[in-house]
Amino acid sequence: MADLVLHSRALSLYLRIASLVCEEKQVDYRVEALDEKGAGFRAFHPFEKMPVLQHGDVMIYETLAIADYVDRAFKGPSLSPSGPHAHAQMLMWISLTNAYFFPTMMGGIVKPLLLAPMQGEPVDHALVAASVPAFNQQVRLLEKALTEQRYLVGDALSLADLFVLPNLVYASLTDEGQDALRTAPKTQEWMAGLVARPSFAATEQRP
Ligand SMILES: N[C@@H](CCC(=O)N[C@@H](CS)C(=O)NCC(=O)O)C(=O)O
Repeated sequence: MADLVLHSRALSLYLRIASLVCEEKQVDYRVEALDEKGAGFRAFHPFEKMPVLQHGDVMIYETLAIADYVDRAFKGPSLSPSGPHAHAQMLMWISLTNAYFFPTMMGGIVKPLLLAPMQGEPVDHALVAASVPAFNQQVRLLEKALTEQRYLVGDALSLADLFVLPNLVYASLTDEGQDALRTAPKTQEWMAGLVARPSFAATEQRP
């Protein structure tokens, strides 16, 4: 049995990111369901977020820290460029994901349009309308970067791509996502390349 465990609800965007990192790193891992009602949940993460990584005695929360740990602790292809400029660019994309892309793409587009109806809740059209300009701006930013290079940081896959990808893939399942991507051919090409990798199929989440 794998000694690397990701504790999380099965349907979680950040779990998908951490799982993509493990897959790309070719690390054996397993996902263990969180007992969200249990007292243990609070002990894992002070703000009750998931995933939380457990590796022997090591417990790590926050997906950037988890991703960095997996990348450094195990052999396998490096997912972080070593040069200071490229490394900073990778962190910039991850920071943009956490601060802007996730709140807009998941919070403002995917959650109201796809997740709320699945839970029998009405679509918050005002929230979607308010999120579309920021979403379009984010796609334009990605398109600009991907017009200049194959991946978000140069010519090699990095953690930056793995943080952004699931946000955009889920957003692309909406009409708003399709509209934004229509004018972003390089971003579509980048997405298609990443979605075709075995890591993407191996981490598929089904509602
Ligand atoms: N800053 C956290 C964010 C993780 C996060 O927001 N996870 C979501 C699932 S995708 C979560 O725990 N949601 C539960 C909640 O907010 O109650 C990280 O980087 O790991």
